Order: sequence, then C-alpha cells, then structure tokens
Amino acid sequence: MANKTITIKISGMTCGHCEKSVKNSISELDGVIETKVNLSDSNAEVTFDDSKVSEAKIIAAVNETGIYTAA
Ligand SMILES: [Cu+2]
Repeated sequence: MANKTITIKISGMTCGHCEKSVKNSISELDGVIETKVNLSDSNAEVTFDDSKVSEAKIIAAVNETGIYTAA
C-alpha cells in the first residue's frame, strides 16, 4: 500500500456547487484519502491508496458525472 497524490485537470466547473459535486464524485471512491478541488485553477488534487484505486478510475468517476470532464 502506497499513498499517491495527483493533480487532474477538470473542465466544466463554474461555481461552488460544481466544486462540491466533483469533490463528492471523487471522494466516494474506495481508496481515496483526500480530495481538494480548486474551482479557480480548474483542477483537483487527490491523495489515494494506489492498491485500491487508480488515477484512471478517479478520472472515470469525474467523467461519469456527464457534466465535468477530467484529464
Ligand atoms: Cu456550478
């Protein structure tokens, strides 16, 4: 088990509500330890246990909202 911190670019966020929605969609994944979403920088900093979840899964969770796009 190793904790990893990544920053992903998020498109489509326009307000504090968007910020919260993105944060929730990432935080509910098993293995995610901390999520910081920055509306002004259009990104999310995510710390996770890489034995439980991956960067690809985190990106997929954001894209599954159908509103926000992660890369
Ligand atoms: Cu919004």
